Amino acid sequence: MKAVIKSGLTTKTMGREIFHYHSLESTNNTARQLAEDGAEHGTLVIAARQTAGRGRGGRRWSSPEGGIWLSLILRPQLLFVQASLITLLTAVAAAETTREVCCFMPDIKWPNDLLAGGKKLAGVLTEAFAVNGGIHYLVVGLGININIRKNDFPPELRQQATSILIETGKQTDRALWVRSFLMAFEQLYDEAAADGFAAVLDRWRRYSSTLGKDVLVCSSGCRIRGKALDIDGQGALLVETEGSIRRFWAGEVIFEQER
Ligand code: BT5
Repeated sequence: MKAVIKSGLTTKTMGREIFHYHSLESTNNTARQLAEDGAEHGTLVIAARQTAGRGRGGRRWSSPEGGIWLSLILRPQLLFVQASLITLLTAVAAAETTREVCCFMPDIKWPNDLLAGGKKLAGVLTEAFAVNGGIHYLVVGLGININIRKNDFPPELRQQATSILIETGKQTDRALWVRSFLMAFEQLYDEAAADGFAAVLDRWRRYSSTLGKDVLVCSSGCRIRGKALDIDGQGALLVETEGSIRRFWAGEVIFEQER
């Protein structure tokens, strides 16, 4: 897998160093250890399966063989509060890679999901480790269900999760997907580092299934109903509710018509 990802990889930093494992607890955990030991910006950690894959807030992430479970170590010049922009950038890179490699375009749901037909196809888990209000390093984890059949998911996920194989009926070359993702990610990242995130946010808006919808947002213990209007320059979600506009940094969005 490692050699196949590397062949034809033209990135300058992303995936120049690759750690590939058959099985890990969580690629984010291993990436964190490697980053603490000084691993370079762009280092990729990838595993064929995870035994304790993690979602946000301690949730579990099911990671059977057939998916892509990866983490990138980043050492960006960003403020801690800007880490969520990397989540949006990762979602855009993953959506565009899927369009190119699998001829299938998912929707992006704020803040960290890729969806197909309303079911979850992929998720992003960005973890920032800070020094003095700035970012020491970031670990951005991405899990995408590629060649996974319905029965490979645990029973409780079968109605809410989907995969590229389920959606298209076709097997995808995972090494090709990863290589394309690294190139797409680096291009977006370099553009954002040079010119800011405005272009990334515009692309995110184009693919979003969240904006314009009536939503219920659950965040820090409160539940707010309203209309999702936009994202701001920091990637926060703007929701109009009872005549005022609320700003959410993190949270769970439920589309009202699906409740
Ligand atoms: C996420 O969390 O969506 C972030 C998932 C990030 C996973 C990657 S894999 C590589 C790296 N290493 C890790 O340990 N993690 C990252 P959240 O928004 O909290 O969604 C979690 C919820 O998604 C769970 O509570 C389930 O309902 C659902 N879920 C779990 N596994 C799934 C899967 N394989 N496909 C679709 N939905 C899933």
